[in-house]
Amino acid sequence: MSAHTHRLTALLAAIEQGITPEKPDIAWLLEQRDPLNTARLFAAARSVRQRHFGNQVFFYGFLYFSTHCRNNCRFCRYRRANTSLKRYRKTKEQILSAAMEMATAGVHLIDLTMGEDPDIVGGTQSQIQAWLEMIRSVGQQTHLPVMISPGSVSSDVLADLARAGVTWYACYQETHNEQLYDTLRPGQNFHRRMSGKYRARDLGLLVEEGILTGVGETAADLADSIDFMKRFAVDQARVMRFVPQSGIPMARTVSPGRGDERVTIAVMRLVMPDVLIPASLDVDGLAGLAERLDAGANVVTSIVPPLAGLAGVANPVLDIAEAGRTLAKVIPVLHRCNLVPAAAEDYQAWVTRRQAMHRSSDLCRSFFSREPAPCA
Ligand code: SAM
Ligand code: MD0
Ligand code: SF4
Repeated sequence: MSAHTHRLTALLAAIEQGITPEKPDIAWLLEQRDPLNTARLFAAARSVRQRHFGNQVFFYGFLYFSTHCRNNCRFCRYRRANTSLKRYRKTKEQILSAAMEMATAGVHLIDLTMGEDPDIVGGTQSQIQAWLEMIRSVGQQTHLPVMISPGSVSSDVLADLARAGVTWYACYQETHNEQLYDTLRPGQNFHRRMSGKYRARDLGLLVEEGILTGVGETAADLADSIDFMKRFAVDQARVMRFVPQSGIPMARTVSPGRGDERVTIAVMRLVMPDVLIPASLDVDGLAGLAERLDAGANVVTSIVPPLAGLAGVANPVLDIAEAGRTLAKVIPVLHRCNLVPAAAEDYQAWVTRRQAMHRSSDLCRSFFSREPAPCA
């Protein structure tokens, strides 16, 4: 057996016994490209997923309701400086109708995503109130949990969102290398973006964290991100491969092969066995779904109604008008991967257990922090 194979065997055996790999080992796992080794990683990730989630998969309806943005992220076509773009801001009625369409089709959650729209998060009190009202109505009318992806918002706005009944706060750091972050998200304070996640956790919201690959990161950077996700106990952990866009500074940045995203998904699953990990339709569309599920993902995200005039992010139009991002197209792929759609109650039960887990670890923390220090 080569030293390489031996190391992989030892690491997978340790993971099987519940031992979390150290950062250098995580980085090493992330660098695996030999098809024999990656096949073993994917198989191990599927077996860990099976243990924690059985063969059930969750579905997220994606509703990108405002593409206006005050920021200038270098990787994003919706950046403020991109004037070649036709932007939209959907009305409450349009949003409710698209959300109902996806709820009726059987999604488990509605993800309300927006640019940092100056007329909403940067807006007047009454604009913010109308936005909160819209969010509350989406939850009430669909009877589904709501995720909000609003970018970096103030502590008060996060509290308003929790009061509006939101279940999830999604906010992707992209990288936890502060220097790289500053080049990707210029003018957006690294620590402010991070602190929103702690605040959301304190408010009882579940938190999704995310990383981008192919943006100049090293394997050690990715390992740092995965290590943060593990220590913070994120509830959902995402990776997306950077997709070059016209009209942005990174238009000519070459994205690595799709293997990278699969390996990162598998390593995230091995390090964080019990969290939700998306297979996003936004990067490679329906054609890229099976390989992400085979790497250990257990949520299909970026399900979009075909005729509502809604866009994707990494790929604004891919598969949308063709109805490729619908459950009718997704479910047969699941079956081919020996997976099945979860029931709505199973998703709700997972959310409730996860919220209870955070509440009890908060309780433990506050109990122990009142204890006198052992040597005082
Ligand atoms: N505006 C909010 C924000 O930035 O947090 C919400 C939108 S957020 C869901 C958009 C995410 O899509 C980014 O955080 C990034 O991870 C991903 N994304 C944006 N442009 C991308 C691209 N060209 N390729 C791949 N992923 C991209
Ligand atoms: C997705 N296009 O799930 C969406 C988006 C935002 N919370 C998610 C990046 O892939
Ligand atoms: Fe705006 Fe979000 Fe795109 Fe950045 S990633 S430019 S904050 S929409």
